[in-house]
Amino acid sequence: MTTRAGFIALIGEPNAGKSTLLNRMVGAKVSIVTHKVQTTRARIRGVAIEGDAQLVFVDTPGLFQPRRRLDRAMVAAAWGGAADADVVVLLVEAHRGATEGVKRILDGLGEVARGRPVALAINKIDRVKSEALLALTKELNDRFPFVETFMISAEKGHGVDALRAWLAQTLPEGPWLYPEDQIADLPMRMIAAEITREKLTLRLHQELPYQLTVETENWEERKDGSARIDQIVYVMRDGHKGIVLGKGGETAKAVSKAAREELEEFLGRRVHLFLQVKVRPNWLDEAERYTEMGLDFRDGN
Ligand SMILES: Nc1nc2c(ncn2[C@@H]2O[C@H](COP(=O)(O)OP(=O)(O)OP(=O)(O)O)[C@@H](O)[C@H]2O)c(=O)[nH]1
Ligand SMILES: [Mg+2]
Repeated sequence: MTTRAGFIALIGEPNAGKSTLLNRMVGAKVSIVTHKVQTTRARIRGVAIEGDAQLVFVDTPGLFQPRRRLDRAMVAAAWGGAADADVVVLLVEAHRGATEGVKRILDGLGEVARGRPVALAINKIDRVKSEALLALTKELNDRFPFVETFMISAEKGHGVDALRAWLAQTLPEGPWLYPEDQIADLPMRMIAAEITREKLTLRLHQELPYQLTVETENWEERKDGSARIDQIVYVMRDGHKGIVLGKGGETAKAVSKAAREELEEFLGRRVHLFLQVKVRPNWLDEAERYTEMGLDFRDGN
């Protein structure tokens, strides 16, 4: 029997639906999702199986014009994901079309994708009339030689089976890369930190989600089968600490409860989650913070 296996990079502008698609392909929530841009900060792998093929999806941070060191490291991680992949899938939002951001990505893609098949996935088709899709498909294919175009809704699941089937037959022949039952290769402590960051991002406004990071400091297995998890939320200013805590600690409490519930579901056992908020004015310039996020500090230079 010939098996196939390989890496499929999901790239696109922030908010295009990359993480939503990865989770759908894997059939579990491996990568966090919010309605805000720049949610994903590092490459996150999720594994799916289709017939004899093992599909390793690589979710990447959105591609945008970076300003900060963190932004630059994120964008570098995204392009690196594309450069290392066997197949690249570019996600474009149906209702936003060929934005300036998408055009910039297409300019960069030629070099990165050299020799690799690149497919176009027009996502969020549930948000537009189907007539609009034809013109957009043509416009994007005129700009870049995509080998295939798919119309999908990562959220509702439309068109996803066709994309998966195509990917399975396009990946190179070779042995599987992960054990059959593995769905992600992110350490559990990192997944736990990401879940908390998702809850913070959903509750905090404006720039604050972009100015904090979450790390799992300690993970203790208890005799009764539960886990005690201690996490630190690093913020940049005293005022931010106050906002994260909220009046009487209400915001932090709500975040911690939501994160704990999701973790318990993910792990299938009880969790005791403790959040501590620390002010660290320069965390964006600390190499260790990047390592914890799964990013390369030097990429931010
Ligand atoms: N209507 C609709 N919304 C979608 C679809 N796919 C994703 N979304 C929504 O789009 C938003 C962004 O989704 P994400 O999966 O976080 O997008 P992303 O590309 O990973 O974003 P970054 O990590 O910021 O780069 C979320 O609110 C999703 O629920 C879709 O097919 N239809
Ligand atoms: Mg994402």
